[in-house]
Amino acid sequence: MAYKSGFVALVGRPNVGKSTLLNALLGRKVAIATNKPQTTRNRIVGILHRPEAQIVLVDTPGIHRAEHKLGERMNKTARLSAKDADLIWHLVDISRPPNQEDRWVARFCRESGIPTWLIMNKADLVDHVKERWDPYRELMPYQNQFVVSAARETGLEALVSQAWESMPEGMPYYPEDMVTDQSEDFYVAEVVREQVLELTREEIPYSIAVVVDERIQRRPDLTYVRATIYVEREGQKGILIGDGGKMLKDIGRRARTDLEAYYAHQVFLDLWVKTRERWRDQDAWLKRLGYADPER
Ligand SMILES: Nc1nc2c(ncn2[C@@H]2O[C@H](COP(=O)(O)OP(=O)(O)OP(=O)(O)O)[C@@H](O)[C@H]2O)c(=O)[nH]1
Ligand SMILES: [Mg+2]
Repeated sequence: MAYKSGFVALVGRPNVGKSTLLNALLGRKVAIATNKPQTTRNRIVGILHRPEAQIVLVDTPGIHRAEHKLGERMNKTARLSAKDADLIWHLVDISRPPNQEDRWVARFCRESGIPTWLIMNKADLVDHVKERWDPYRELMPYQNQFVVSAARETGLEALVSQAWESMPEGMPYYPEDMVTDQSEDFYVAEVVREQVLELTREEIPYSIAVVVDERIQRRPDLTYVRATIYVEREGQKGILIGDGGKMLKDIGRRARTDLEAYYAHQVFLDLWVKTRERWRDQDAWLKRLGYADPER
């Protein structure tokens, strides 16, 4: 039988569960997922392997009304990732009615000309999915539709088995032991950012970026990480550090626990906070913090 391989782009408005679905399908945490919209800012690849086939899953930032250059880049990253795909999964949150962002995504999917499946996620939150799905099914002529819960991991088998079937013939894109293409530093920074998102409110989750400055394995059982959390204003710095440094300590403790599970050994996490005024609107800073223009 000929080898099959293809790209599946997970697109949708923010917070519908794209990253949660990616992790559930891989059986491993590759992308951070939080209850705050606009969690994912980059294209994140996760690879499913079979002896005779490969599916490259591409998690993308939620498409939204951008208010900063960062948001514009995130939207562009999502659209460019989808344009390269063999199949698009349009993820929606079935516990809520479609909104303007869902309609934008559907329109983009239709105009792309790429086969698109409607993935109705968060089915665990509702009793009667069928009573809610018409407004979604009417958004565009989807080739297929699935009802899933990424969090409870239901409905995933049918989704994946049909995805395997629909992949085109082709060569493997990635080596068979590769689960993701992201760098270790990127993942470590994301784990820190995840905890900032979990523990802060209002503007803070959207105004921060995390960069790993140094990462060394000091002993076989100890990794040292020094990372900087960038904020946009001095006032945010105070909030992030907290009274007597409590907030920063909490962020550090939680991120460290997660990283120790990832490395299966001790982690020393050294966190710093710096202010970079309006970094979300400055090309040079966006690039330095990992959000370069995806077209360049
Ligand atoms: N109840 C329920 N919650 C879910 C499900 N899938 C995801 N969630 C939750 O929804 C929130 C958003 O999940 P993410 O995976 O970060 O969503 P996303 O679409 O990647 O969001 P962005 O990266 O911001 O675009 C998190 O709190 C998840 O735990 C689901 O099937 N059921
Ligand atoms: Mg995400």
